[in-house]
Amino acid sequence: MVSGGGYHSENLITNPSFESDESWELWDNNAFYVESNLTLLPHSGNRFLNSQIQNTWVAIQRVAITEPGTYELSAYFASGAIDRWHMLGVVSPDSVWLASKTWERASAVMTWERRALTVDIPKPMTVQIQLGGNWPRIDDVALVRVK
Ligand SMILES: [Ca+2]
Repeated sequence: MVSGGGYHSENLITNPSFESDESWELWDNNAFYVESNLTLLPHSGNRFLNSQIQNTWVAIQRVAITEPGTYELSAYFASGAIDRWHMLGVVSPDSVWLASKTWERASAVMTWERRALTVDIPKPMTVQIQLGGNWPRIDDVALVRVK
């Protein structure tokens, strides 16, 4: 797929659909991978990330950016009956927030909604991608260059 700017929109996230235990570091003991079940089907594949935590970051992945530019970080989130808040963030190697955003709950219970933010990465660096929220269910994370 080629974006409007002519760049190949290669997803730089490894294991973006949580189909294995690789590459993601879970920050909380109550964050775990869930197989497809009757309550919520994964957005894609057989598994998604489930977090029984309150309003914090739950998973990180470090990504080496070789080309400076504007990138979009996106993920699909699903809300349960009482939970809320979906969070995405990008942190530099010296712990500076390059971008972060918080959204309220999805508009419908147990429905996947795409959340996205853009982030300018001014020079080659290894950024830390952060996912979080309040009891968030997350699947299909993508980091692609858009400009
Ligand atoms: Ca998945």
